[in-house]
Amino acid sequence: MADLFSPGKIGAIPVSNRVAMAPLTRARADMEGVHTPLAIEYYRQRASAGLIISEATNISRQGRGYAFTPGIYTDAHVRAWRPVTEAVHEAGGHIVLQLWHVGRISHDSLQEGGQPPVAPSAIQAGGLTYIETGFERPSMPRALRTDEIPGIIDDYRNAARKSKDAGFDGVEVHSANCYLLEEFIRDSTNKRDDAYGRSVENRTRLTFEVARAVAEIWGPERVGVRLSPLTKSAGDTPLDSDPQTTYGFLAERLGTLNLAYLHCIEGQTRGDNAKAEFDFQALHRAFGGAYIANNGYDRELAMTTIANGLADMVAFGRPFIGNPDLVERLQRDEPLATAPQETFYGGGAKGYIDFPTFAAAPTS
Ligand code: 8OZ
Repeated sequence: MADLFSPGKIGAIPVSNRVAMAPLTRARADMEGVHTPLAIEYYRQRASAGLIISEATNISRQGRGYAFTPGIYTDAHVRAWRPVTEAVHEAGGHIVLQLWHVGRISHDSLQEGGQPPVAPSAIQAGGLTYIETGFERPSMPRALRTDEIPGIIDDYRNAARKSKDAGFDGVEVHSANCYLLEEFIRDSTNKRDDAYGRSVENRTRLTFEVARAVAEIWGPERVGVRLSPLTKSAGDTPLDSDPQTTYGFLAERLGTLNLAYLHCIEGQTRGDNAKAEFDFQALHRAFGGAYIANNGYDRELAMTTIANGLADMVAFGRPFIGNPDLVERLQRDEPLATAPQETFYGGGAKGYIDFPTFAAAPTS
């Protein structure tokens, strides 16, 4: 029987335990999306995770929606990521890169020539994004033309190739949290009339085509996809009118690609583990491959979830910020540190690489 601390394999990637580090935006790259050496130390410290999923990383200039988030579309990005993957590998870990296009959660000032962000339909998001000078409401987007969609898929291909050059073990397609791919999935943000709108098949087409394109570059067994049927976090985005059917269809469709894993946020990001209104195991079954569960798991729930075969890995997000040795702490049932929220996003070393392991922490 599987145990949270037993080794295994997720797709083609060997994992030393079933604790994944969830993607965590930390906004510490420069304005061109190039990481500083701080990122090397940050990821190295967390390499005992069975699998690190990198922070969301922009696949193109157009795909960028928050200042200081990293990119994977230029050679400078590759040069900055390479020592990160090398450090994780040297420490015995594995790391996949999360491929991100923000869609409408962006601001004119972050786009080439001050252009509007792109989205399935011209519907402005609520909420706030972060530009160089502070928080702003996302700008009014323009609807992508059908003939622009192959170019978006090409941007994913380019980013997938660059992530390979940077030495990652694979990629995760970010089709969650109300960014571009999920904006296509939901009927609340997709009012299109073409082959990417109206029906469930059409609305899930872009995620499917992106996963397929990226799998051609990496091999399907090194590609995962993240979904979040219940999150409204970015842009105050309304849910789909029938999430169980829509995401169930998508999970089954992704299952035909024999991907490494499906990763689901089971509830609201940054919220509790409120999954009663949705059957995530139905998605797991429809997908038919490895499943990573996420959101609000604690030690006990993670252990029983793995032991009962309900997931192959459990991804922890915020606990990894203040506990670089989260796996060891969970294994030994040691107390967890709580990282202060003020240093989640932006800044330098403080609140990023200065959290001690339990063994090294000063005792009071
Ligand atoms: C927090 C702040 C900015 C972006 C996500 C990439 O929610 C994010 C994100 C999280 O997926």
